[in-house]
Amino acid sequence: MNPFIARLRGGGPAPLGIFLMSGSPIVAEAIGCNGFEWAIVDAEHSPIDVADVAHMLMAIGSTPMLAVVRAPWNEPVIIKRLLDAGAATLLVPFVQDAEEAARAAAAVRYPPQGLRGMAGLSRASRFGAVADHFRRANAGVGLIVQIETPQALDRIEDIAAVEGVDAVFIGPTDLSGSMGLYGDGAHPDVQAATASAIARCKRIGKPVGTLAATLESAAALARQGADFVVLASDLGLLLGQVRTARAAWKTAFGGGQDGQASTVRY
Ligand code: 3PY
Ligand code: MG
Repeated sequence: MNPFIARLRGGGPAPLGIFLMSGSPIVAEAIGCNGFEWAIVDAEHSPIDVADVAHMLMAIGSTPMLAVVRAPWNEPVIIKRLLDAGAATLLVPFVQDAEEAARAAAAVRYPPQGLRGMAGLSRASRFGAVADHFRRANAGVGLIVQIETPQALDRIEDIAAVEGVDAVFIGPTDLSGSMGLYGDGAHPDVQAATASAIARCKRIGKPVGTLAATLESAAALARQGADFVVLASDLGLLLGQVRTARAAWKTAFGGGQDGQASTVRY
């Protein structure tokens, strides 16, 4: 079974997760060596391309951290290339209904379950060294679909029940946008929608995750039953320290450029 999905199904505390947006294999490796348990390599909202994904997976693979790769879109050609580059667990954004979920499930699996194309020398097969790769790959792949609109929330049970969907991830930022609350993932309406989505996934026994803006909200989401929570992003943590250093410098010496006051984390 896919190690990340196995971890979610094993119960226990929500594993500590991070978005990797900087595209740096060194940063990914360093974070993996320092206690984060899983990471999303974000090929949707960062300049990370397929070759970057391969390099980041090489770096992460040398650490205990588990990698989830977010595809830029629910598109079989892109998904095939990410899988060939070695992604084992795919996060597919903006899945709106059961039909789109089924399309994602088909994209990540070889025939007869799916339509993933076959090549002998992919990184996924250790460049052909895994002799029975084609026979074993489907069982090792994990698929997490993102729910990011009220329309998708309405159909969450149907989406989650699709054969081959292993877990669901609520995207509060896009959800806030589609609710007319642009970027305000912490808005009480977005939080209520997220809480209800978590409860509904729990009822049907489907692992569910989301992202948190603070440690307190991560704890609240875990109490509601979220099986996996992203706490931060590499860029967000870096910029948090950049802002702290700038403020300290200004207090000490009165200088330093004034930057943006944003505290956005993702
Ligand atoms: C969202 O919040 O919209 C996401 O996709 C998670 O980053
Ligand atoms: Mg999103």
